[in-house]
Amino acid sequence: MNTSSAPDLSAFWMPFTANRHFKHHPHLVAGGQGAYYTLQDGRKVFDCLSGLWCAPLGHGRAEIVSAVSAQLSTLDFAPTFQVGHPNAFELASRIARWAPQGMNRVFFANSGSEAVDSALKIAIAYHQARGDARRVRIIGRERAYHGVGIGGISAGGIAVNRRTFGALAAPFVDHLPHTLDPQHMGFSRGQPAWGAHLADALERLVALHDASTIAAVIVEPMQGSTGVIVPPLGYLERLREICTRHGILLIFDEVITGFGRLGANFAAQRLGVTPDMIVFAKAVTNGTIPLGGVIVAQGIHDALMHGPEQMIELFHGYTYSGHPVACAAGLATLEVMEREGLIERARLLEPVLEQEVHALRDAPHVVDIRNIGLAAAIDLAPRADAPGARARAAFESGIDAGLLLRFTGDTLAVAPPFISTEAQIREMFASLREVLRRVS
Ligand code: PXG
Repeated sequence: MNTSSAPDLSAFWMPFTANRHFKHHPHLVAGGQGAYYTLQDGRKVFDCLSGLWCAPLGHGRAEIVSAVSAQLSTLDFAPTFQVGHPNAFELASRIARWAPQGMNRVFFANSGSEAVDSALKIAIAYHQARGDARRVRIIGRERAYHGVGIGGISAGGIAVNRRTFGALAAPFVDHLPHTLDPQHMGFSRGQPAWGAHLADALERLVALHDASTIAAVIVEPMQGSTGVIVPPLGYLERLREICTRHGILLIFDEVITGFGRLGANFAAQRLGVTPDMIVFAKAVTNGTIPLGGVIVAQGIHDALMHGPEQMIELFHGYTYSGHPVACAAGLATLEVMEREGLIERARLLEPVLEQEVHALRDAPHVVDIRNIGLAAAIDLAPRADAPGARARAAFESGIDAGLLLRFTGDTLAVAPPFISTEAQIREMFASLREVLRRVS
């Protein structure tokens, strides 16, 4: 790092980061253009995870820059409580056009975590509005990441995110088993053939708690941050069928999969299963301005539109729900995606990524590989007595090899920008093979 221009690192308490380690070994990103970041020491690194899964168009897109800048000088902020502004309505309509048929009402939040909490509240409010006030239980899944709000950590299934905060977690939750089983689906390409029956665990939870107490099931159609766990063929269909049969709402958390990551607008369309709500964030603005939200089936929305017309129907919302600048960024992002056919491009790049990632099967330390859409994970064998150390070493070595990698535990995840070229993707994996050879 160029220490002469280094800022004081002590005040910023970094999120989900080993702060002391970082501050002894800092990496600062100074700029981003296309599929590359430039580090403060001038080195260029390929952005293997599209930021944190959020920048499929790459960095520095002129159309987004000018839309945001124009919006800031026209209307930098306006409330959406009791007044509105055109952008929020336009973006909601556009998102509804991208969504599965009948999912055409959009509630805005600012992040995935807020969007998850919003969806859970809407689910409970929906049942209450229909006179079903006992339906308050939420079913999540092991290894799920639904952000860090109280609702999200309750429904989520990542133990370390929950352990410290058990006292705050919602009391009425339960969890489905996760679907990763390397014995039956090792090195799977796309959806594994084995595992649809794991959805039957929902029937057992229904038997245990009684359907009359369950408001919603929330799942990531593909579990992203825990390491690209792809749903087995038939699994989501079965969850859908069980939910419908018992009057339970099905929520897809598409914060990672939404807006093209699986080569379709939403995972719901790619995988052919329509939920009752879709949670989104991240790519909707290409990561430029925070924005999240929930796409709601019209029937759920309409069930809440009752009582005197002058009464607020849902006591929920954020100062920045539908922020004009975030909406401008969202409109520009979706416009570019449509005009340039970038989701189609992600789909065309999928076989390249699949072939390249699975070619790492014989690389040192590799114990499993999974992929779908423009996303893949590579599990490394942990070092004895030092879990996570090998992936961290790969991360460090990756920077020297021109890659900004993402690791969690001993899993490396890659999800390159949709604007990547085939050559860039092949180069990323050639460098990664070199990195795996170098780490001990
Ligand atoms: N739901 C899902 C499925 C997510 O992946 C959230 C909700 C929360 O979103 P916010 O905007 O509140 O962070 C997420 C976030 C990673 C990584 O490296 C993944 C996320 C965040 C940071 C890193 O996999 N997912």
